[in-house]
Amino acid sequence: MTSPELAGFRHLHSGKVRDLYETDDGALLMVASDRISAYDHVLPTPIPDKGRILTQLSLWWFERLADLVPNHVISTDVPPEVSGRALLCRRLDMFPVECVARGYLTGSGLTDYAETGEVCGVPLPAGLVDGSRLPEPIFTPATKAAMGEHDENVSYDAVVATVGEHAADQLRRLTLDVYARARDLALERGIVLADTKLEFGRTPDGEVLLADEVLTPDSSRFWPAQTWQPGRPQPSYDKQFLRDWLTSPASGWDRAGDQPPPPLPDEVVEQTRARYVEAYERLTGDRWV
Ligand code: Q0Z
Repeated sequence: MTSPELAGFRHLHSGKVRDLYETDDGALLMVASDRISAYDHVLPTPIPDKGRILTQLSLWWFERLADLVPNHVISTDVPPEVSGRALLCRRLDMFPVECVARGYLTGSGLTDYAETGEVCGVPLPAGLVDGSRLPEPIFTPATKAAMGEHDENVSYDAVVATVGEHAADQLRRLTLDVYARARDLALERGIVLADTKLEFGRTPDGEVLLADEVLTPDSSRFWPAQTWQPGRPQPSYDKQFLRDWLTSPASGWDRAGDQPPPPLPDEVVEQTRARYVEAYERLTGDRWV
């Protein structure tokens, strides 16, 4: 992939769906694209407005969490070609820990629980199934993997070994506080926030700030509350149409082979876009543009 040019900014790196730049004065520009991923692939068809919707949702959460934890956002004054889907941020010394809070059991948490009865060293009661609500939310940190690899769940003690006791305690408390606030708000609006992944960094003054993007469908699992039913995989709020089509014979995609995923039909694009709009409107209570 050629480096995405943006006049006045130096490209630093790109994730599957986002691009990161730096400015001459040492700030960062985080740009969310309309790209979408599924089954560990980036699809060849973008979802119109996805980048703006996720950026505006993240910004909305940052405002609603600012009394719990300060954040890295400097401003939304960005070049017109990335208007609405980019944030100028303070460049932080990032903690090398994915700070995950889980209120419900699924994904790698479910896998680890099935094998050990624990997730990240946290013992859980017997009898939990896919989608079960946990007795209380748990901190399940992971180490950041290189692109193409999956994050590895680690124990709280491993976080202590990496960042020290004081910072580990801060990260755990902040993560669980943010999760509890967001879970309550989302549930009032018909969305189960199953889990969320947060990233934190430190300023030169030693202040811990909430960074990256927060509480978007790309960094969290959102489930429709109406159909939540433990004991089976829950439909994804945003990507279920996409996954259903990709795994249907209609897509012609052999996921196990190493074919690239096919272009998406217009109706899958439109249904998927509508889910991002719906999540934004439900959570914020505002109409999307
Ligand atoms: C975020 C990422 C993206 C690819 C580094 N405030 C910060 N200070 C230092 N580093 C970061 C941040 Cl947010 C930072 N990422 C994740 C974002 C594209 C990867 F837009 N990496």
